[in-house]
Amino acid sequence: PAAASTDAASTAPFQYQCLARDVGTDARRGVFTTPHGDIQTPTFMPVGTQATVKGVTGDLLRQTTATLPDVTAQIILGNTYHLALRPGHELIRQMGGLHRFMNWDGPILTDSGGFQVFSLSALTKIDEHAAVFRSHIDGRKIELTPEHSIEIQESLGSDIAMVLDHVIALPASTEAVIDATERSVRWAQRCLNAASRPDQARFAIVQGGLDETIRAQCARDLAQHAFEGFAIGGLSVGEPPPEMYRVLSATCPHLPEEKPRYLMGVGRPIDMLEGIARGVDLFDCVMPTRNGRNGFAFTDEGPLKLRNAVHRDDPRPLEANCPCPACRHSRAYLRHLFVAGEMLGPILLTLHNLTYYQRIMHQARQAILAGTFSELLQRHRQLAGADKP
Ligand code: PRF
Ligand code: ZN
Repeated sequence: PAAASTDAASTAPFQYQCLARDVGTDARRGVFTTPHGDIQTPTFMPVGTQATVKGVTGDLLRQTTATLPDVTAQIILGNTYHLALRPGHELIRQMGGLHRFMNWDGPILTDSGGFQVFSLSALTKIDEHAAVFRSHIDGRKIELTPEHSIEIQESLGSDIAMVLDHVIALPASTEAVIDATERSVRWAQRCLNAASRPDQARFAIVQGGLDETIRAQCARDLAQHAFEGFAIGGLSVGEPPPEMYRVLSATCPHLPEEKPRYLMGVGRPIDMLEGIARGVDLFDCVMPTRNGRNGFAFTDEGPLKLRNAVHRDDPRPLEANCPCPACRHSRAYLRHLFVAGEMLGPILLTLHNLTYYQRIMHQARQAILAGTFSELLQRHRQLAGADKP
């Protein structure tokens, strides 16, 4: 009979292990262990706001990484705010939790509601106790406290819960940025105190606007506490990309090396690669799915707008070597689907774009291992500069 293991690292449900570091940049190749599988980082998390990655079943989602030899588990993102409003976290808990409800057995990260309150609802009031807002669905007045956000995320049973943060619009006065950032740190602590599930990780969120000093201080304050990971929030909210890169460079060095880092709501392929170069491990963004639904396809030759007449009689697939279901068809056929308003068009382009994003992340992981990450970054800088999406 085996004695209980005394090696805490090997039994902890959540663990980040760095496998390799890049030479010329701060990029890192790692593995993050969760109860629903190991995540190979850097990685991209498709957005499944309403308990579905729009138009895509779990099986199809798995297909977007099926040809990538290093992927063990794919992680997706869900939203506290949306799911608490509809269908309600109590119902999801009753149905066995979010994994069972949506039939996804891979890891799930849930956002806390902080950003969605800021971006979607008519915010009526934010004070030390709570954010009070009106539902974007029925106008109902709702109070969201850090404790309530954790309670909802524990009902959902996600693998990773995000702390409730105070996101403000930029530009803002230094005073307003400090106030929201310090509140975000206090709320993060309250989230940690309220948490009770050992099978759920808590990620803190660094705020601080575009101010490097406030960002560094926030990162150091949060790093004092027992979070399993650290996110960088409040970016990609309209600032020029070089500003975001500057803030990332000022923030990441103050985060613990032995924990994963997540850049929230980012972004374009070039933004993810610039983030990786500065030490970020996780990304999420609606861009591949939303742009796909709107008829935009990502390719290594730049973006394609499928409704465009130039594709009318083009027999080529979106990309010659892409294994996705869309690339078994011609551009002419895909254009036809969009022009005719057929639902298969958005579904196929969503699958292609997710496959493209997952391939970029695979290339980044391989390049870090091979010591060629700087060259990959350079290629994408040229691509992004030549053809701005
Ligand atoms: N906070 C939270 N979720 C987010 C953000 C944030 O700042 C962002 C910013 N890009 C996206 N999603 N809680
Ligand atoms: Zn494809």
